[in-house]
Amino acid sequence: MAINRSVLTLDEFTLAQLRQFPTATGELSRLLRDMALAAKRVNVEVNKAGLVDILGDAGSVNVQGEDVKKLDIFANNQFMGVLKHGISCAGIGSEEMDDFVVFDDEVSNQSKYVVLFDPLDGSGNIDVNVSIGTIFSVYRRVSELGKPCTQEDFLQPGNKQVAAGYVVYGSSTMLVYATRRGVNGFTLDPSIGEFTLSHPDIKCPEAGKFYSVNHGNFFQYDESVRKYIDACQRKTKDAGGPYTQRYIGSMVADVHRNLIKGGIFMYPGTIEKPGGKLRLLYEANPFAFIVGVAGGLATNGKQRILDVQPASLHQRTPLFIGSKKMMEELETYMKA
Ligand code: P6P
Repeated sequence: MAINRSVLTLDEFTLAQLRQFPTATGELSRLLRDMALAAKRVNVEVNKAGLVDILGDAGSVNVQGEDVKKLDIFANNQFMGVLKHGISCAGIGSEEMDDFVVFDDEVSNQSKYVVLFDPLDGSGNIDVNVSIGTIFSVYRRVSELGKPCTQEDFLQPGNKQVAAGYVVYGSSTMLVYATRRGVNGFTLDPSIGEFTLSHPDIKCPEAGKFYSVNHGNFFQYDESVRKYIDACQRKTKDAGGPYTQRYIGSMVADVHRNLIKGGIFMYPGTIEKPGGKLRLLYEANPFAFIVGVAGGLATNGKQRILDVQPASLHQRTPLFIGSKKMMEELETYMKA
C-alpha cells in the first residue's frame, strides 16, 4: 500500500524548515509543537462544550467528579503548561492572567523565547456554537539568557515578533502560523491526531469583498470610519463590489476568513471606548504580523500596529486589518 507522504504534518513541516537552517537550534519548532499539543487538548474540550453545559456549568462538578473549569481558564492552563514544561519558553503573558509569568527554572531561563497569548478568544460564543480561537505571539528575549525573563521581553513592538499564529476551532480545527518566511495553515486530521499542511504559503488577496465591523457601534465611530463604511455599502461591480458585510463577533474567525478570501476587519475606537476593545499584545500584534507577512496591512488608524511601542501587558488598541488595497482606501478617508 502506497504511504501517503504528500501531506506533511506540522512537525514534519517545521523540521523540514529547520533542515534548511543547520545553525538553528530547533527551539522554535519545539515551541510550535508545544502550542499544537495544547491546541489539540483544548479542541477536545471545545468540541464537547455543549455537553459540559448540559452536565453542569463552569465551577460545578461533572459526572466524573472533576471540577468543571471555565473553558478559557482550561485553555490558559493548557498553553501555559506545555510552554512551562517545554524547553523553548522563558515565560508567558496571557489575556487570562493579570501579570506576565516568569517560569524561572534553570532550563526555562536558558530559553530564548517568550510567548504572549489569548488562550480562548471569543469564548462567549461557545454556548451558541460559534467558532472561537487561540491567538499567540512569539518574541526573542531581550533580557540576559540564563536569568529570569523580564517585563521588557514582553513589551516589544510587534515588528520584533519572531513568529505568530492562531488556532480556529471551527468546522475544522486549523492552526495557522507565520514566520518572516511565510504563512502556513494546518488542519487537524482527527484520524491521526496531527495538524497537517492544508494551506501552504497563504497570501492575503490584495482586494476583497468582505468588510467586517460591528454596525451596532456605527454612530460612535469617527466620521472618517463612517464614511468608509458608507463607501463599502455603495461599492458597485465596476468598483470591485458589491461588498458583503460579514461579522461573526469572533475575531479569529473574522480575520481568518478575510486573510484567506480577502477583506477588511475593523474594530475602531468608539465614543465609549476611544482606545478600542481589542488587546495590542496578544490580539492585534500577532494578527498584524501574520496578515503583514501574507501581504496585507494593519493599523490603529494613525500608525502601523507593528510599530506601536507597548506600554502595558493588557493595553487595548483600535484595529483596522486586511487586504492591502482595502486598507489603502480606508487610509484615504482617514487622511482626508
Ligand atoms: P463586539 C470577542 O469577545 C472579541 O474579543 C473578538 O473576538 C471579537 O472580534 C470582538 O470581541 C467582538 O466585539 O463588541 O463587536 O461584540
